[in-house]
Amino acid sequence: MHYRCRKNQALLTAAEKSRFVNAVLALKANGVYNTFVQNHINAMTSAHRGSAFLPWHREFLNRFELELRKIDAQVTLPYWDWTVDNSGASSIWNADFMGGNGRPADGVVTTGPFAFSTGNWPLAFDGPRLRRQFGVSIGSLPTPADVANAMAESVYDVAPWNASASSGFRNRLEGWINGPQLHNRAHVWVGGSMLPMSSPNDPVFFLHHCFIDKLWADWQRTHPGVAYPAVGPAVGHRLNDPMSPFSKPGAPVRPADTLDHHAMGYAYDTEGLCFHIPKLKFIDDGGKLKFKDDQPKLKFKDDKLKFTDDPQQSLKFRDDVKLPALDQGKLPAFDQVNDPLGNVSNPGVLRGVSTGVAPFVLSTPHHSNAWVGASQQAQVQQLEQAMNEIAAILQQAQQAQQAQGPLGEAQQAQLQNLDQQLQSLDLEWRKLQGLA
Ligand SMILES: [Cu+2]
Repeated sequence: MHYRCRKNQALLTAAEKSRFVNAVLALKANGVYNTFVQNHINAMTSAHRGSAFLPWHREFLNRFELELRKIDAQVTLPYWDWTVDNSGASSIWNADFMGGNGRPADGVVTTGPFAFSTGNWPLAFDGPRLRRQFGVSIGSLPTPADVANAMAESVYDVAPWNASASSGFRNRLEGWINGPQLHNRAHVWVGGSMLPMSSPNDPVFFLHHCFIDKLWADWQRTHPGVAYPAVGPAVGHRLNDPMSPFSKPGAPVRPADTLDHHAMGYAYDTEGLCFHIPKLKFIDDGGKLKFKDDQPKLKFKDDKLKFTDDPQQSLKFRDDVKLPALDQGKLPAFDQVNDPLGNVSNPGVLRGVSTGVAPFVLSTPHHSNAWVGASQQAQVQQLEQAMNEIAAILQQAQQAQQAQGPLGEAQQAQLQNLDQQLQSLDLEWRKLQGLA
């Protein structure tokens, strides 16, 4: 399975930024962009202040991404992690990407590809000039702690399933609880054209909502089996309600159809699924192995590279640098190398091509991104395993208490100790995931 890989905008290359911008400008020029703005304006009640907030925008973004890829098949939606890139000085606002803040007097954006003065970006609604007023209506963007609070919600949504729901992941993330928070707060912080229902007028809308969608995907992964409400929410927001304007007779699009983003064809760069399998070829010219990739940009020329051939003909390549994840036989699960089509592949084995026999593991500093990701992934997995083990013991103890009455003092102390261990592992796990 190949996924379209959605990346953090801060990690995009200059070329990737310019391809994205050009595709957006092309959709503006051919009229498609404005239909997205119009559809969002029409979706006040069907897409906001309710359970379908996340499904509706997931579908909306997916359709936008597919339109971008009709222009340029390498383009995917980037996301803006405003907990990190949280000021007007962040590179997202540079003139080669989203352009900057509006001018003080009236908020009109005068820099970058979406400035009115370029002639390429007249707004059809609430325009004609794109406007931004960073930090004027609210002083700061959401923080990592705000995200962690949303991630800690254990159910998707609660009654009355609207902007006044006092808990639940959806309303916490949409940002009505003690609002404006999270989703709402980022709209308000950017200000200007990001405030009204025509907010997709500002292309940063899509990067913002892409991060909202990523947070939903993260939450879904950490809350497996938590249900989306089938009854309770208003019509249009329930699990099997058709969503307007996407649903067509015979081709319904319901929240149920958006719950698995992988099935929709994309993955986020932190999921370990954005993975490039180099097609390596190696040539033996009289005992001196040389490596080259099918794609000429990948080159393996490293003095420190050592290799051994074991009797089973499974070649192994080891670098001098010690790599724990590799030493445990784990393969890299995260690689920033892009293939030319912007596609990504499942994690898999790096394969040696020319012998056709043996998969081999190769480690060079050229792949340092992959190894960092792999060792981090391995740590996360180890932590999760340890946490699961402790949780199982605690659960057994609880069952024992229910069956046999209170435990002895020594056992209580042991359990308390385990509970503390669990909490510190959890903290470490959150840190690794960037949640703490
Ligand atoms: Cu919206």
